[in-house]
Amino acid sequence: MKKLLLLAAATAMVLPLCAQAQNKESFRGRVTIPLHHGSDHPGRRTDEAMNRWRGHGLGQFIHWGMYSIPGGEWNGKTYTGAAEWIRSWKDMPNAEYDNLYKQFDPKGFDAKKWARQAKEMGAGYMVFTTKHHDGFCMWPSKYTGYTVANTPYKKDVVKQVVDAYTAEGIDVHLYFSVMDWNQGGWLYTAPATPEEKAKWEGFKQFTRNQILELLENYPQIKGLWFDGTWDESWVKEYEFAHDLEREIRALHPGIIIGSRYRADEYGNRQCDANGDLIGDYDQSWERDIPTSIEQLRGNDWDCGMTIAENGWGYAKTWTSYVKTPYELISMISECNSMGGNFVLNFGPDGNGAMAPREVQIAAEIGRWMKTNGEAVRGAEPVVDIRKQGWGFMTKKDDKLYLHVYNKPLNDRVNEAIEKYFDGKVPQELRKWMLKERHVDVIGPAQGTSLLPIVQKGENL
Ligand code: FHN
Repeated sequence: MKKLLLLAAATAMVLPLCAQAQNKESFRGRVTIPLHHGSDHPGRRTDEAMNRWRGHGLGQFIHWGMYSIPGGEWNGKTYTGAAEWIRSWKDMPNAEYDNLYKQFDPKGFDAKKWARQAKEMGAGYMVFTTKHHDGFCMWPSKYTGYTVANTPYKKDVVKQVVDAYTAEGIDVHLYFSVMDWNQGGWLYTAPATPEEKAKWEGFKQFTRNQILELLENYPQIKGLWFDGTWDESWVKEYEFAHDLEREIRALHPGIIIGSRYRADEYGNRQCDANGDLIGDYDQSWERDIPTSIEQLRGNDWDCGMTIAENGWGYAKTWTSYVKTPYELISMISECNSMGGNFVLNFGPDGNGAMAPREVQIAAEIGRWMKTNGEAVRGAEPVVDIRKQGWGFMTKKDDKLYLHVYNKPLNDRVNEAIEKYFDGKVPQELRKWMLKERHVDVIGPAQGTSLLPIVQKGENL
C-alpha cells in the first residue's frame, strides 16, 4: 500500500512564504499618515489568547432571539429576506414584533445539548447573539426592560450558553449589535438637533453600560463580536468607540475584538487610512471567501457562513439555495488553507430546538472533523495559494496536509513541492518529494459518504 501521504519532515521548520520574501525584496519604506484612532497594532497579535483563537479553525455562530418565534413567516406569508430582519418587513407590524417577547418560553432550550452538539461538530469556539438589531437582550440587562427577564421564561439565556460551552472547552464570544431598533436614542445619521444630540448621548451611555455589563456578568468570554456598526451615527463616534475599546481591553486583557467595531477619524471601517486593520481580525469576509491569500494582507480573519444563501435566524422555510455538508466542509478547508476561521451559523427555533436539518449537517461535519480535525485545528496556510485542482493545503509543525476534494484518477497528486519552500526545502522532503514530484493518494473517501479526505501520513 502506498503510504506517502503527508509530508513529515524530520525537524520542525519555519516555512518562509514566497510572497513575504518578495515583499522584503521590494520594500523601500512605509509611508503613513498620523492617526489617533486608527489601528492599535498594525500586524497580527501574537499573544496566547490570539494564538488560541487563530488555532480554532472551526467555530459555531448562533443567532437566537425574538425573530426565531415567527421564523421568517407572518400571517401566512413568507418573508424572503434574512429571517432575523423580519421586523423591518412591511408585512410585519412593529408593534406585534415588539410584543413577541411576551410569548418567549422556550421549553426545548437546553444549552448543554447545544454545546455537546458543537463539541461533536469539532467547533473550537462559538459566537452567540446577546442582542441583535431588534434590541432584545438575551440576558437580564439592568439598562432596559426589553430583556429575557420580562418574558415568561425569565432565565438568563446568555449565562446558560456561556456556562455550557465553557464547560465543554469551547470558547465563547458574544455578538452585540450596536444598532438597536428598540432604543429611542438610536440614530442612523449623526445627530443634528439639540434634542437628537441629547438622545444620542443617552444611547451612547446605554451602549457602553450594556457592553461593560456583559463583561462583568460573563468574565469567561474570550471575545466580543460587534455588528450593526456601519451607520454614520456610530462611524462618527470613532473617539468614543476607541476610548470604550481601551476600557474593554483594560478590563478584560486578551479579549478579541474584530474589525467591525469602530471606524478611524476619516470614516474608514475595517482598515484605517493607512490600510492597517482596525481590531484584531478582519471581519469583512461575511458569507464570502477571499480568492487569494494576498487579499488578506497578512491579517487574521474569520468567515461567518450561513447554511442557506442568506439568513441567520431560524426560518421555517429556507427559500434560497441550501449548502450541502460537502460544500460546507470544503469551505472549512478553503478558509483554513488561507489562515481563516470558518464560523458556521445555526438558527434554533423559537422553542430553543436546533432544526433537525442543521443537526444533521453538524453531525456530518463532526464525522469529518473526527478523522481530519488535526488538519484544521492549529493548522496554518502553506503558501500564497488558494486552491489546487485537487483541493487545499494546510500545515502544522512538520506536517503538510492535503485536503483532497478531487481525487485524481491515477491516485497521484502532482505537486512541484519545492515552489512552496522558497528554495529551502528540508532535506527529508527533498529526498521524498522532489525526486518524483508527486504525493500518492490512497483510499476511497470514508465509507460510502461523499465526504472529502484529508490524507494522513504515517511516516516517510
Ligand atoms: O445584519 C446582520 C445579519 O443579520 C447577521 O447578524 C450578520 C452576521 O454576520 N451580520 C449583519 C450583516 O452583516
